[in-house]
Amino acid sequence: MAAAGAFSLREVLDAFRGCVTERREVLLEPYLSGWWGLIRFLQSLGAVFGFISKDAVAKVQIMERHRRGEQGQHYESLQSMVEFELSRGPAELRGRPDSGCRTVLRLHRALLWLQLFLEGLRTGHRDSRTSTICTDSYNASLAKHHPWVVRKAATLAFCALPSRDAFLEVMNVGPPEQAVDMLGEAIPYIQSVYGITQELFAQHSLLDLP
Ligand code: 1PW
Repeated sequence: MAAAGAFSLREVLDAFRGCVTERREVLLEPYLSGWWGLIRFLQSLGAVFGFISKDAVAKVQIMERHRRGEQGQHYESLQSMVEFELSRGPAELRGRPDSGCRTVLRLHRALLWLQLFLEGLRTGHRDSRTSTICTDSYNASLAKHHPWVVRKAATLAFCALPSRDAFLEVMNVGPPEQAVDMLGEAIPYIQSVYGITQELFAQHSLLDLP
């Protein structure tokens, strides 16, 4: 068990597990709490991850503002949010830089990165380089949505990542083998949240919101 106050990736994964309801709705409260955990994790990786966590914080805060706002009742799940924001018209939605849909889309794309990264960590060898796993997963997901300068800065930050075993240790779930088992159990929940969101956004042509 992790010491009180210490980061444990398990909390993050538990939050994502709690996101999907029986009706395959994605609840925003656990989704955002998963993100807060992830942000704490990114912050624990050191200052070089500062600009990455900063953007994630900004995005999660936009979503918290929606949830606390007058229309907060519509921000219970991704499905109710999409329905509500689309009801104001697609043009209005596309023109809003702080809409829930475009903000979640950014987090959603980043979630694919996380998923691929954790999968690479899980299946990697003891001496695999975490920075390589991280770069490969980033290039296969989020990188294609980023301008050159962000890609460059992100790839530089990855060089600062510790070795695989040290990284599994920072996750605070016990010895490396136990961390690997935990990942095997938890990754499918992230995949499920990702898959449902992807389907929802594709269905409403929201995957390219500016
Ligand atoms: C170690 C495993 C990493 C998984 C954590 C994922 C963190 C996601 C944050 C990535 C942020 C990179 C720098 C910010 C770039 C923004 O320009 C970009 N944001 C995202 C989340 O891709 C686009 O946001 P914008 O400018 O359209 O508001």
